[in-house]
Amino acid sequence: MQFAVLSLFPDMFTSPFAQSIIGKAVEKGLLGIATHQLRNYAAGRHQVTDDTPYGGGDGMVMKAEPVCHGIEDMRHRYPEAHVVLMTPQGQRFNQAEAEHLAQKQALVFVCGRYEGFDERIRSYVDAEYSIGDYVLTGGELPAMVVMDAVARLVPGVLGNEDSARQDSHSDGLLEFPHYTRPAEFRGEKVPEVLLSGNHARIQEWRRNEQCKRTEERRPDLWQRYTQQHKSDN
Ligand code: 9D3
Repeated sequence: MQFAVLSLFPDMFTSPFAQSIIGKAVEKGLLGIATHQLRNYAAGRHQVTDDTPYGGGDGMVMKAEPVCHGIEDMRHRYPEAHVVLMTPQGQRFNQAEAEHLAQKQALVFVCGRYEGFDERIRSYVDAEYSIGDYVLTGGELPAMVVMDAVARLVPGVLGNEDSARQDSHSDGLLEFPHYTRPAEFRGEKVPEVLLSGNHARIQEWRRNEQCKRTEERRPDLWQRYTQQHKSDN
């Protein structure tokens, strides 16, 4: 999987991907990460990438020309690339979208600053994503979130142990509670069933905890889960 990024702050991507599982995957040649300075696609000595909005109002708008020129260079460098724009107006990113993006050969992330992009660049991208309803200062952190979620789905990136494990959102329920040693911590005991060695009982307990938790904490997920399983009884 090849990741490419268009950003005014390409250095933001260095440290999060240098260490950790992603860094190891880059070393193994499973992932490539290339950052590109958006300013390099701006014309003139001052390489201006933003301007005041037509119609007035606060803040600045990312100019169409440098963003578009950058995207065209990315398409030239990565002909198979799926180009995604990170924007608060985008489709909400989730695990299903991560699985969809993980099928692509190359992903280009276009990250903005300021109030937003000139509307006319939208037709040059293949998708638009938001990571949630909160206001950040730019698209860089959202791009890193998407890259991380996609990278761990690329075969070989996670160890066998991790990849074999079912992702919590793949069955639409939250995870069951986890415990490790000691068996008693500040007076709180590990549930007896987990020490019983009875695998069937443990599985039943875990599934039940998953349901309890999901109903309590995520009524939205619980609603969907019960809808999907109502024919099972
Ligand atoms: C008040 C108008 N703002 C829209 C909500 C303007 C605005 C604020 C912050 C426009 C862009 C940004 C910077 N954010 C992103 O570029 C961004 C983002 C986010 O802020 N939250 C969640 N997902 C994303 S993806 C890109």
